[in-house]
Amino acid sequence: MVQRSKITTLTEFIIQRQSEYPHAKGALTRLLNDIATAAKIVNREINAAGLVDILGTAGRENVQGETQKKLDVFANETFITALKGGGECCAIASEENERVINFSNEFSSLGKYVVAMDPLDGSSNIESNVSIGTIFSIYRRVSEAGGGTQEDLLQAGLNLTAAGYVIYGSSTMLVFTTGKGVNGFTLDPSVGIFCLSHPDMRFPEEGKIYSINEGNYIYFPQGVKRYIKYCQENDPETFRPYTSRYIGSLVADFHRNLIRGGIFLYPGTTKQPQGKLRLLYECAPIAFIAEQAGGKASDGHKRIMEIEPETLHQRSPLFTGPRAMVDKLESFMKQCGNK
Ligand code: AHM
Ligand code: MG
Repeated sequence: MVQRSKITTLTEFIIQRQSEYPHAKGALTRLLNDIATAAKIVNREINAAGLVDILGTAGRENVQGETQKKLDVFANETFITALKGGGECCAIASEENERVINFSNEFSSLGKYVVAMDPLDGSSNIESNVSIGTIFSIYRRVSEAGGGTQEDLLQAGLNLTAAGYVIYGSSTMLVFTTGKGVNGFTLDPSVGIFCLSHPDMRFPEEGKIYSINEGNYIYFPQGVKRYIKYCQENDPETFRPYTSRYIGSLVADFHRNLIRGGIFLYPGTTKQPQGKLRLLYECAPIAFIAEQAGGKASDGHKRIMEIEPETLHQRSPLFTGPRAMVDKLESFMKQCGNK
C-alpha cells in the first residue's frame, strides 16, 4: 500500500524529469499519462477476465493472419481512444490495424508525436492467466502538419523519443525510457496510481538465464543451435549450464531477464526467416529499453536500433539481454555465417 510521504508518483516523476528539458512544454508528459490511463483501463479488464465476457476470440483475424482475442480488440480500442482524445499524438500504428490510423481531427492533428504499439502482447496466454503486456514506441513526427503519415512511423529506433511496456503480471508495472535510463512504476490498485518502484533499472552484468522457444530448434540457424548448446554446457566458472525460462510473452520474458539477468532469443527460422516479432512495436522499443538498461539488442548481426523499417508490420529476429550474453550469441552467428 502506498505511503504518501515515501512515494514518487508517475506524474511527479515525469514532471521532475521535464525540467531537464528546458524547451519541453509538457506534451510528452501528457502523452505518457494518456498511455498510463489506457493501461489502467486495460488492466481493470484483464483482472476481471473470467468474470466478464472478455475471454475468447473476437471472431476475426488481424493483419498478421492471427486470431484476434476479445481482449486484443478491447486493448487496441482503449489505447486508440486515449491517444486520440489526448491531443499529443497525430497517428498510431498498431499490431491490430493494417494501416496507420491518423487523427485528422482539429485537436490531435496538431500533435507532435506518433505512437507504434502492440496493445496486448502475448495474448495467446490470456486464457491461461499468464502475464501479458503492452509495448509502445513514441517518435516525433517528421511531417509538418495534418494527421500523421506512414512516413512519421517508419523511423529507425535511433530516432525514438521514448519507449516502454506495461506488464500485467502478479502486479502491474509500467517500465519506460526517454533516453535517460529506465524506470519502473508499480500500480497501486487501491488508489489507481503508478508509483516509482524500480528506479534506474539495469541488467545484471552476468546473466544465467536463456529464453527461447526450443520447440522450434530444428528450424533455427546453426549459430543459434550452437549458442543453445553453449548455454547447456557445464562450466561453473561462467555459471553454466544456464537456466532455461520461457513464458511466451515477450514483455514478461524480457522483464524477468532484465531483473534476473538473462538473454531473450527469437531467431529467424527456416519457416520464418525474419522470425515472428515486429520491428516497430516489439523489437525497437524493447531494444531502446535494453540499451538504456546497459544491455544490448541485435538481430544476430546488427543493432536493432539501426534498422530502417520499410513496412509497418516488418519482422525481425531479436536477441536481447546483458551485453556479454548478446556478444556471445553474435560471435556464434558470425562463426556460422547465414547457415
Ligand atoms: P503476439 O504479439 O501475437 O502476442 O505475439 C508475440 C508473442 C511474444 O510475446 C512472444 O515472445 C512470442 O509471441 C512467442 O511466440 P512463440 O509462441 O512462437 O514462442
Ligand atoms: Mg503482440
